[in-house]
Amino acid sequence: MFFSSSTQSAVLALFCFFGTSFAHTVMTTIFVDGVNQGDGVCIRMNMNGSTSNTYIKPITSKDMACGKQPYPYVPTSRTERSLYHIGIDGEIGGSRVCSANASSIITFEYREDPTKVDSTSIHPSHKGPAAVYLKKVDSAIASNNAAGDGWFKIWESVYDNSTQTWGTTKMIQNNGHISVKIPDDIQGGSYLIRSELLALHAADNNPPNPQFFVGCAQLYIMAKGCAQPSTVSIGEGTYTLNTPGMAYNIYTTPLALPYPMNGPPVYQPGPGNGNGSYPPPQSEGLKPKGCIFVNGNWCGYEAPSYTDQNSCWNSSRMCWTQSRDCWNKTQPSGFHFCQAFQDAKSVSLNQACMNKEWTGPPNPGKDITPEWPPMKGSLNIFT
Ligand SMILES: *[C@@H]1O[C@H](CO)[C@@H](O)[C@H](O)[C@H]1NC(C)=O
Ligand SMILES: *[C@@H]1O[C@H](CO)[C@@H](O)[C@H](O)[C@H]1NC(C)=O
Ligand SMILES: *[C@@H]1O[C@H](CO)[C@@H](O)[C@H](O)[C@H]1NC(C)=O
Ligand SMILES: *[C@@H]1O[C@H](CO)[C@@H](O)[C@H](O)[C@H]1NC(C)=O
Ligand SMILES: *[C@@H]1O[C@H](CO)[C@@H](O)[C@H](O)[C@H]1NC(C)=O
Ligand SMILES: *[C@@H]1O[C@H](CO)[C@@H](O)[C@H](O)[C@H]1NC(C)=O
Ligand SMILES: [Cu+2]
Repeated sequence: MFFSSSTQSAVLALFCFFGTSFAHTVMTTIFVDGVNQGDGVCIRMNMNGSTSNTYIKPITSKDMACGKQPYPYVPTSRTERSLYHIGIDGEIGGSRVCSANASSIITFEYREDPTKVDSTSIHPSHKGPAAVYLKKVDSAIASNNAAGDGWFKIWESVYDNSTQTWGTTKMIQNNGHISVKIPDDIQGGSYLIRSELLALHAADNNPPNPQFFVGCAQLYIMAKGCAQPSTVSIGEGTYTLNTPGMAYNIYTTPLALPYPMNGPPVYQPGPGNGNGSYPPPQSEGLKPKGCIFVNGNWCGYEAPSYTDQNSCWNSSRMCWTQSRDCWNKTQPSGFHFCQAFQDAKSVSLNQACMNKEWTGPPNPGKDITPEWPPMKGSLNIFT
């Protein structure tokens, strides 16, 4: 919600009427050392297109770890599927894992509208702190490994009194991007990385309405450290409205400083980059062989080759099945890419069979993943 507490109930009424689609923000994309990994790739995102950008509710829930839990509901039509997706959420592993090194810079992109690459990041009213955590896991693609112990904080941006700027505002000023450095003394292997924004614009309400936005990505980190950062649990009951800072009033002057930041202190890496050994090469979550269209954690494959009328139509049918699978499984940031895949493959193959071009497919195996744009904003690590 956009406005200060005095207009809150009016604003609520407005959103109930229009829906909440683009009211808030969601982490859609990560960059590793400035390289765009692709919208939704390696990311656990709330699959419900109409709620993926809403805040965690209630803050006492398990969703505080990596976002919304899966829905028991199964959509029944394509329209419904595009609105109410099923599949990857906070506790459900996605199929892709992004590679990074100790001391790599990981950049998170936040969007109000997950479907638009040029979306604004978050409404300027949503002032508050931001933080990033890591958790070492046995497998980054496994499910049910987000909530619970194991989290350590590697970065935070709370409130900068010299410029009177909150962390979320600095993110807006950096085109919706937050960058952090992977500590270079940690152990190598599989990790979840979790970014967290806390919007305090309605925290002074009665009852308080602190709005957390969290997004998790799956990483495999090449590191040879031995450090064992102390960890905290994030999950059911970790946060309540009585947690310091949850009912903070950002409208008072002067502000009550320092802001009582939630979570543990930021982990400070030791000297050197460790005396341990590197983990085995990454084996899970790599781009699958034969994948010609990466869309979030979903992959499109080439149509079976065909040589006559029957096999042409068979191949075309299998393409349509893939398109439907894309709609079913990609995150909200990838809906429009499913359309692109459908146009490039299903529609064009259908056309070829209609034109009696019984041999194909054309350009077999060509990678048709749309090009991911370079990062807007800087890789600078603000705090
Ligand atoms: C998606 O969110 C909308 C709006 O809150 C809700 O009505 C719908 O039930 C949700 N879909 C699922 C599958 O939970
Ligand atoms: C990690 O470091 C190695 C060796 O310097 C390099 O070849 C590789 O590209 C790096 N990987 C990433 C994801 O940055
Ligand atoms: C914050 O900045 C204001 C204005 O410069 C100053 O008066 C105040 O003492 C500062 N507060 C803290 C806690 O540093
Ligand atoms: C690595 O080993 C050297 C020599 O034993 C030691 O001086 C250094 O502190 C160790 N570094 C780390 C990060 O453990
Ligand atoms: C369609 O193609 C697939 C993949 O080549 C093959 O497994 C299947 O048997 C074919 N079906 C028909 C009806 O030809
Ligand atoms: C997509 O989801 C619907 C509803 O769950 C299901 O009936 C359909 O078989 C799925 N399509 C594919 C291609 O997986
Ligand atoms: Cu909001």
